[in-house]
Amino acid sequence: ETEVSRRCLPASTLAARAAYVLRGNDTGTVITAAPKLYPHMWSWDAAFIAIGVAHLDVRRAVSELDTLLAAQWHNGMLPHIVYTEDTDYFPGPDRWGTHLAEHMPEHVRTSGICQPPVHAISVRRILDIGRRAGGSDRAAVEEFARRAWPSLYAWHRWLMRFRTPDETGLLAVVHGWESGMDNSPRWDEPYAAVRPAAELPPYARLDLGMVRDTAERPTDTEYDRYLWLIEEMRGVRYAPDEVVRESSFLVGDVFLSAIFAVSCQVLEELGTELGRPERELRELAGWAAAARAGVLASVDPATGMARDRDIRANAWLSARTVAGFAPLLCGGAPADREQALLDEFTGPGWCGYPGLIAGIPPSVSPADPGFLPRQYWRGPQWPVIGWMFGWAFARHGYSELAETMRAEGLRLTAAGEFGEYYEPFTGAALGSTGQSWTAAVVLDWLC
Ligand code: 9YW
Repeated sequence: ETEVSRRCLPASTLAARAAYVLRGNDTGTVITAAPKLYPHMWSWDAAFIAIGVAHLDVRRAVSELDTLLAAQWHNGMLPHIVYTEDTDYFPGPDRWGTHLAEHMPEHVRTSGICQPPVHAISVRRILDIGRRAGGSDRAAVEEFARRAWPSLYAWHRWLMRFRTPDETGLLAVVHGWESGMDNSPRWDEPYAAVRPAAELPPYARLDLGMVRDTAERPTDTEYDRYLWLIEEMRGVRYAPDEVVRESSFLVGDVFLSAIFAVSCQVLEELGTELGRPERELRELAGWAAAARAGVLASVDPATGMARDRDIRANAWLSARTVAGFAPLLCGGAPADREQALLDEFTGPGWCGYPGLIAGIPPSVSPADPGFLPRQYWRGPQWPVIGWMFGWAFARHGYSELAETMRAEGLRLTAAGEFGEYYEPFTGAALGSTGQSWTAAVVLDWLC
């Protein structure tokens, strides 16, 4: 397995394969997150997928994001899954029961929660790619940016209005799935307090039949808790204020908050370019500042890492995960603290840990006792996370580090299976192969 997976394809072959994966996962209307394991559209996946696809076909990238935006709830929320007709996935729309929700749009079926707001970053990147392409692509992408802006603004306003429940400035998640890092140790403590108060309706996990090794997926106990939270939200018909009031899981998420802060800035810059009303631009700047302040205030003075906040338990969480580097995504830390965090990021606890195949950050530090090299968000490297940090480094002027993320990301993915995540010491592709967002970030690195 290791032997084969460490083949290193020439760049042109790798790019051709990435394109082939994205085309293969395209149902015609949606590019699914993965061929079998994830046969639907996921919100933050779609944002990354569109960036990769833009290098192949700008209009296809635009229509992918249009599909996502068409599923936006009337109150502004962008749902975490937009379902296709495929029924081989659990939980599907019936389990969510989102047809009960007041703000659910007609003619689409979605889940009832959200995912990190990376979409403004995606629109910005696609606009730049489309402009470079010129001609009618340029016109199409500029028209799209004008069309998408108000939807993205409404999405950010929803997050600000409903997901800043306390005075920390952090944006809160009501389910680990909303963070995008489903079973990260970040959520172990808050999940331990989630106790099904009634019998869960019976269910069968379809994900376990889709991977070679079920140990690479979350456990059944974890899944019971995930599903109990759905029961709670369904019980209040996804009314966003009630969800936040009632959910037994409510956590200020530093990684999502940092993404929100920098996305608000990106959206503000784009809005300035598009001549949007001054009031909306000022709001975005204010939201960015508040979320960034929340991230910086969460920093543990002892480690320099940002911490999530368990709002229900009124306590900081100190799991040692890649999310602790959130201040590097949103910027704004004092120079000495930022340098210390960069040193930690590149140092022997993280990207420079001895023996790593590639120097992008593992989801949990290999130096941590809880590190599990093959278990989902508990250790493996996720190429898309490397892309996020590379993008942020480029934005904040750390061009050498940005280039390192690109080179190391390509080293990790060079065998061309486009794994969902990777074993950090062997480079074995884990979870699904042919994962769309992996193919997409590889294309973006190569183009
Ligand atoms: C699941 C699609 C999604 C990602 C998440 C990742 C995983 C789905 O896959 O969640 O079944 O657990 O954790 O970030 O959007 O790629």
